[in-house]
Amino acid sequence: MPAVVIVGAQWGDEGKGKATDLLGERVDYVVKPNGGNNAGHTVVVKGEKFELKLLPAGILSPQVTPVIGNGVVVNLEALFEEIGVLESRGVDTSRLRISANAHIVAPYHQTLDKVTERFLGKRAIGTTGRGIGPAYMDKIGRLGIRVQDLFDASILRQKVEGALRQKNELLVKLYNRRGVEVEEITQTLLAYAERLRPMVVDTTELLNAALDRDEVVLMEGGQATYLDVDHGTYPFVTSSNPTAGGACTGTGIGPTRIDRVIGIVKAYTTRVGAGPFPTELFDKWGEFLQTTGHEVGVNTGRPRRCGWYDALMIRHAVRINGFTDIVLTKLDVLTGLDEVPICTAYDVDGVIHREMPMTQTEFHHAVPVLETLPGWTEDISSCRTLEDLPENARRYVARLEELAGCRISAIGVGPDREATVAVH
Ligand code: 2SA
Ligand code: GDP
Ligand code: MG
Repeated sequence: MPAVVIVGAQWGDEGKGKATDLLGERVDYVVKPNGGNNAGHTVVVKGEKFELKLLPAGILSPQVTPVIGNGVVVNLEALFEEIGVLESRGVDTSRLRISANAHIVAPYHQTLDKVTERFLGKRAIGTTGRGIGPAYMDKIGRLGIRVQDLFDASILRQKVEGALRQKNELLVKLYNRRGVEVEEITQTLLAYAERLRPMVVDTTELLNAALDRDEVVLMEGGQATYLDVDHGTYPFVTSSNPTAGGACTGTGIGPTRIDRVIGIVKAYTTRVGAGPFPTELFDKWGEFLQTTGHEVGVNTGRPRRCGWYDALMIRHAVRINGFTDIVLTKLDVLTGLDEVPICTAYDVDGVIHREMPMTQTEFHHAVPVLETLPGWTEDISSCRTLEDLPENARRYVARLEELAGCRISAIGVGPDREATVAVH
């Protein structure tokens, strides 16, 4: 099992953090390929709750080396705050390694994220406001500042100057804001350089050498398939590639070294922020999923929009990520429903679609066609094998597996690390 990728199959918050933490017992490195402190994972270890943002969930396993890959955008203030919180709770963070090529989220990125959202008004994306989009814009626009730039003050100053020439035009002329001083930003970033230096390495060397020694590297994708800037519900997406291909570019591990791509799939669907969502529920069932599933953003505290399971989205996610298997999460949340609906097709203005439609307009107009399976009332949180599950829960899982065209290898039945059904 050399390199393994974990990808969210829906709009995030499928329980990737728990899955990574669970596998952590069997891996040597956990690397985050994309995103930044817009992510939010809740991991429960023996009843103790940890909330991770920028740091990979593998940091909670003592034998794992956690790595922030080159594809990540790093907010240094958030990084050291998160390290401080974990250290104060007894978690050893000294193994953390950060790519010299990762980009920095500077304070002006956060300002731009917030003012752009305000400027968009009704068309706002509903971002996390963490400056992620503007930081990736600078990376692609070749105006970004990388972690390695912090170790050369004169290069850093030149890069900040270059970036601010453009940012200040935007901030002052378009958004009517105060301009940002080159020296202020340079000094703010330089203040982190010494603390950062021991953690910064060539992570592509580190990870590929680990694979050469037959050690196991887990790539923990941030966000999810339908938030991908290429494959997601654009423009209501994040600014990176959370799909499986992004794991290669975001870490420097070649595709031929990967032998397992695990899709994390929630037993129903949730979304934070704006954008189309065909199976979204606005009635008591939506409220049921939101309350029972504790569907609240880890990072921003926003309630998550909730809806039934969408089989078209998952089948498409299986295809574009090449999932080898699926970890189904939060099955326990559906306990108590008389019937459990699954969306198996879309009705788009009278035309039935059995696969994801080509255009965003069709997706916006999609009305779900639901198939209904009988529910179960038994508490499943202590089930550990398929045989332990009530028959109707097994039928639901079997139907999801059939519709996805991909094997389900584990099932989450509660937030705790232990609350997992292993499927053989
Ligand atoms: P951004 O900030 O530019 O990445 O926002 C763009 C869109 O991506 C969505 N997004 C997320 N969706 C779900 N979970 C995320 N992480 C946090 C969590 C979210 C939170 O785990 O709960 O605390 O609100 C996450 N990060 C980005 C975002 O909602 C926009 O739709
Ligand atoms: P991530 O962003 O994909 O890591 O997911 P989040 O941590 O943002 O959201 C998933 C939430 O579901 C967290 O609060 C987890 O503790 C919780 N969770 C994960 N797996 C399960 C499960 O199988 N059952 C229940 N009830 N909760 C789960
Ligand atoms: Mg999350």
